[in-house]
Amino acid sequence: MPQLSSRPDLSAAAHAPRMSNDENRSGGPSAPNTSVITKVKPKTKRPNLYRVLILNDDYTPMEFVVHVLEKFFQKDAEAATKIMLHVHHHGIGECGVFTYEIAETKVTQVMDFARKHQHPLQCVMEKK
Ligand code: TYC
Repeated sequence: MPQLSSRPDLSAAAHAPRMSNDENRSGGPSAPNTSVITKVKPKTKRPNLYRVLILNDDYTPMEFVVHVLEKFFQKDAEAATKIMLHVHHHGIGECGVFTYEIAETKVTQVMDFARKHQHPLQCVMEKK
C-alpha cells in the first residue's frame, strides 16, 4: 500500500539500493526466486441428483408396478405398495433419487421391463 501521508518512509526497504532477483546482500550468486504461490482449494463437489418417477396409466396392473419397485428400486412390499398407490391416486410418484448415470439406467431398465411385458408403464427422470 503506498503511504498517503507526507511523513517520510523510514523502512529499510525504502532506503536499500534496488537489486535484481538473483543478487543478494552477500554479493555472491544465489538461487533465483522461483517460489510459486499455490492455494489449495477443497475440491469436494456435490453431484447433480435426479428423481426417477413413474407415471400412472389405466392398464398396467398394480401388482406389476409393485414388482417393478421391488426389483429395480429395492423397496419392500409395504413401501412399494405405498408408492404404487400414491401414483395411482396422484398421477406421478418418486421411486428414488440418483446420480445421472444411475437414474438413466433405472429408467431404461423399467421401460424395457414394462415393454417386454406389454404394459404401458412410463418411467422418467427429472433434475432435482
Ligand atoms: N392405475 C393402474 C390400475 O388401476 C395402476 C398403476 C399404478 C399403474 C401406478 C401405473 O405407475 C402406475 N391398474
